[in-house]
Amino acid sequence: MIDLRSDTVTKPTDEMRKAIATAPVGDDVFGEDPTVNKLQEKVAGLLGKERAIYVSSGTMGNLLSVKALTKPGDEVILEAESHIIHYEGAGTAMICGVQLRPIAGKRGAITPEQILPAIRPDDHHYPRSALISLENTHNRWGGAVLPLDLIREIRALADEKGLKMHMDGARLFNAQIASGVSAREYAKYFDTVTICFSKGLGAPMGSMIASDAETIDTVHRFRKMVGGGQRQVGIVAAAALYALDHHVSRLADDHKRARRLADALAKMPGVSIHPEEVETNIVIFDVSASLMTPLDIVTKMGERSILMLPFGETRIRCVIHLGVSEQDISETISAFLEVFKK
Ligand code: TLP
Repeated sequence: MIDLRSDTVTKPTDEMRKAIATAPVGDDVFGEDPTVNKLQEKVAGLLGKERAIYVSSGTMGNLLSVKALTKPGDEVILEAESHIIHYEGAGTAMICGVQLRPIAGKRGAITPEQILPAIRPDDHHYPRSALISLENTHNRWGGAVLPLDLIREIRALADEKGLKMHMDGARLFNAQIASGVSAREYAKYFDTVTICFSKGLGAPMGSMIASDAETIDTVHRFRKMVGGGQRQVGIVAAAALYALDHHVSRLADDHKRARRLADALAKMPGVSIHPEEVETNIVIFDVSASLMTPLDIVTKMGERSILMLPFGETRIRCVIHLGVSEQDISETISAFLEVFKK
């Protein structure tokens, strides 16, 4: 079985399981888990922030970051295809009580020129514009990397207007590897940054929020409220530590394989994709000209033991990760050729 549905499907390697089995643990609600503490310090250092806190998922990371940086009735400006809008169950509306202000972007990016008119004047008719949230890499824009210059310009605007900034960095290390810009450099321009261990880094679960000490204290309270205080969670933190030490530089292999798949798809009848836009590990392509639906194609690929997800009415998403070898890419390309030729 070749599973390209997501990079969340990775299973811990034998070495990662050894790290899990031998990790010293304690009660993290008491702040006594040495492995969690080590991970929190390591991530704070890596991202150049005062502190970092473990949370169980990327969704919880985004939710608690937004909660800590806003008040009920505030408005959050973000790109229209953001994960927060599409896949987090309206948690920011329900739990943070904020309104989202989507802006249609290009390749995951929104510009200061688009953001400026979306910032509300100080008038009692309007919600208070409080936060700009950016996603790097951008999932629904095919793993696109946000340009650092643009982030800098948005930060300057946010400072001028008194807004905070959050980065959904579920795949921030993919951005680092693809662009050569360090995660720390990206993080510099944000008040809160979420990273995930359960995507390309290959750990079974876990995310982290990095920020200043005061914001992390606020997050800590909210984490408890949503039931996110966990006990001997060092067994999970051990996997994350292992992933940070061993699975970051190898993301380059995933990116190379994703591009190889995209290059091959671009030559197939009925497929539309710009391979040069595949910067990281996510390959999204349009199949409307094939006269088959994404579901037809996904089903036919499934019959060949290759799994992927339909992505809306006309597109399919394949995600490359550490469980996908060069040979798997070759097999996937051969299977696609059969399906598209038929
Ligand atoms: N993305 C998942 C699904 O939820 C769609 C995937 O398969 O890609 N931010 C970004 C950018 C993400 O892609 C995801 C997960 C999350 C946040 C949420 O992470 P989890 O699943 O840990 O809550």
